[in-house]
Amino acid sequence: MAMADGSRVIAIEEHYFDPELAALFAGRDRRTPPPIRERLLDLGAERLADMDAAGIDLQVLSHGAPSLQKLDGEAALRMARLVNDRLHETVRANSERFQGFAALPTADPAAAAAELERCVSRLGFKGAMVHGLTGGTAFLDEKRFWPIFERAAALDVPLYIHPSIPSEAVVQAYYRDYIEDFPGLLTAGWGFTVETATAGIRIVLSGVLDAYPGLRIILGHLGEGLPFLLVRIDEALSRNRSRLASFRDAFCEHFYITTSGNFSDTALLCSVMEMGADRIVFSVDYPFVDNAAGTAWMERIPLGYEDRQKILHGNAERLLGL
Ligand code: GRE
Ligand code: ZN
Repeated sequence: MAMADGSRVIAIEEHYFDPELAALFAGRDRRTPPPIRERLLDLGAERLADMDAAGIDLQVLSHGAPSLQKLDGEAALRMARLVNDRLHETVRANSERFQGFAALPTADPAAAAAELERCVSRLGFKGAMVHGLTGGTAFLDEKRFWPIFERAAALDVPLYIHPSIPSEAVVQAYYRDYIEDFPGLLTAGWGFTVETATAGIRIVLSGVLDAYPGLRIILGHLGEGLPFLLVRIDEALSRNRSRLASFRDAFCEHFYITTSGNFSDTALLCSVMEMGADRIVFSVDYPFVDNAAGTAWMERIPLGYEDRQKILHGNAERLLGL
C-alpha cells in the first residue's frame, strides 16, 4: 500500500452499491453496466486488491447515485437506516481501509438531519453524500432542506454534493438528441457537471453559508468546472448590488474539491491557483474510474512534495478528522 515514496493515500469519492437499495433504482438510474455493477457490489477481496495494486490506503465509501434521493420520505428513511447500518458493519470490520459517508433520506429533511446525527455520533461516519435533485426536481438549497445543513455544521462534518442524472425536463430540453449515440453525455460527460455546478452555485446564493458559517461543502471532479469560472461568475453577479459580497470568496471559504474522475494537470493547477492546495482532496470515483490511473497521475502532478502530501492525505485527514 501507499505510493512508491511511502505517502499515505486517502480517496474520498469511492462508491459501492447496497444490493437492497440498488434494486430500487428505476428508469435511467438502472443502467449501470454489469462489470461496474459487480465492482460496486463488492466490498471485499477484489476491491481491496485493486486498492493495494494502486497504493490506496483508505477509501471513504459512499453509495452510488442516486442513493436515497429518488425515494419518498418514508421509504427513504427506512432504507437509510438499513443501508447506513450495513455500511457501518463494513467499516467496523476493516476501519484501516474503509470509512463512510452517510446516505441521507432528503425527502424528509428533519429525518435526514436526525439520520446524519445518528451516523456521525453513533456510527462514526465522516459526513454525508447527497446525489443530485431530491425526487428528481428539488435542489438542496431550498429552505426546507436547511435543517440538514444546520446539523452538518453543528456536527462539524462536510456534505458532499455528488451528481446524479439531470432532471427529466433538462434531459428533454438539452440532451435528448444525443443520448442514444453518447449516453455519457447525461452523466460524467456533461449532464452531471452542469447540474452539480448549478447545485453548488445555488448553495452560495441561498444564504445558507451565512446562516451556518462553519458549514463545509465538498464537490467532486475538481469542483465541477467552478474553479475555472469563479472570476466570471463573480464579475457577473457583482454587476447588480446584492446581499452577496463576493461569490468567489464565499466559494473558496466553504468549499473543498476532489480530483475524482478529472486527472488533469491544467484543471488541477487552475484549482490550486484559485482555491489553494489546502482545498483539494485526492479521489478516484471508483469503480467508474480506475484507481491506478489516479495514483499514477498523482505521482507526476506538477506540484511540490508538500502540496502533493496535502492532496493525497493531509487535507482529507483535517477535513474528515481521520
Ligand atoms: C459517478 O458516480 O461518478 C458515476 C455514476 C454513474 C455514471 C457515471 C459516473 O454514478 O461517473
Ligand atoms: Zn462519483
